Amino acid sequence: SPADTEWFTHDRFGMFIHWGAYALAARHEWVRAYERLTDEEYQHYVDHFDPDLFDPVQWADEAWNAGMRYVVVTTKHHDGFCLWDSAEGDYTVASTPWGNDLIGPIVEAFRARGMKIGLYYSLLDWHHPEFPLDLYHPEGKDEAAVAAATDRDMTKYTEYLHAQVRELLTRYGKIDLMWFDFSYEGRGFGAKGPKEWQSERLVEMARELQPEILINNRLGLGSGDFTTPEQVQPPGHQLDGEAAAPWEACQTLNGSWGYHRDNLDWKSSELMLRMLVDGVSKGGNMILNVGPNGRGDFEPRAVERLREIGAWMRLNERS
Ligand code: FUL
Repeated sequence: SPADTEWFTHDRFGMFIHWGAYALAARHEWVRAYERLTDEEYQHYVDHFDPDLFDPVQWADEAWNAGMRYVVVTTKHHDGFCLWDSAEGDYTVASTPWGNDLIGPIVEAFRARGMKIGLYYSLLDWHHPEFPLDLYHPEGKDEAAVAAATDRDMTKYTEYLHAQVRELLTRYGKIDLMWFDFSYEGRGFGAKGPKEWQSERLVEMARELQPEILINNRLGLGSGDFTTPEQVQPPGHQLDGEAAAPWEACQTLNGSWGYHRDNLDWKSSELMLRMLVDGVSKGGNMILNVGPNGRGDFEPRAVERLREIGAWMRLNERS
């Protein structure tokens, strides 16, 4: 791989942010699929999206003080809702009561704090009218809906995907990392791989627009610039037989990525520190997720843990 991963393996610890309309449902970012909500039912959350407590400077402070040195924020998750005012469609924050771009202010605040900037973009899209109903789609198990959607043209969706990524990589200055999620070739009904996403062309475009960008491994093209073991502590450097690629364990505070109000599975700060030390001792990164709530706030249970991690960092870190 041509990319220089030096800053990434040096910085080691990042903040993942999963935020979108699902934060209002407050029970997992897959809520639309898990509960098979229709577009109309889900629209309720979009129509009320108005994060009056949104303060990305405070988010960046919390991340920095916890010892995190890069951020990856969801620009669009599987529900298809865009956190920036995309010119490619209207299922975006611009159509909500909030009405303003969220990605710009987030990028600016974290960059100002000295952190590297990563954008998460979902390959899956449960809202786009040309995205086929497949195994993961909220309506993928509804035979009538599937039968009525056989004329969907995936290539139109793929053009949209590419145009949106182009937007993201040209609007916000230097983007250090792109986190695509996820390719699922060979997994059954409606499975999709690099051919459907046009992954090679996508990587080419990203590198042309942002020559130093790092791209993760979820485009179906092998390890990419780094691999992303999810909610597991990898045993060592023998990850998927891709020993050479840097890796980043992505971890949650409580098992959910999106804000999940009633979830009680919170990890202790001590456990998360042990996980961080474990990963770093094996040569890996850790990216720890926070799911801001519908008002744009990091909830107290998250802040408490970030600050405890920060206190340990101050006693144990020397650069
Ligand atoms: C997964 C997604 O399906 C989850 O919702 C989350 O974004 C995680 C980081 O990747 O594959």
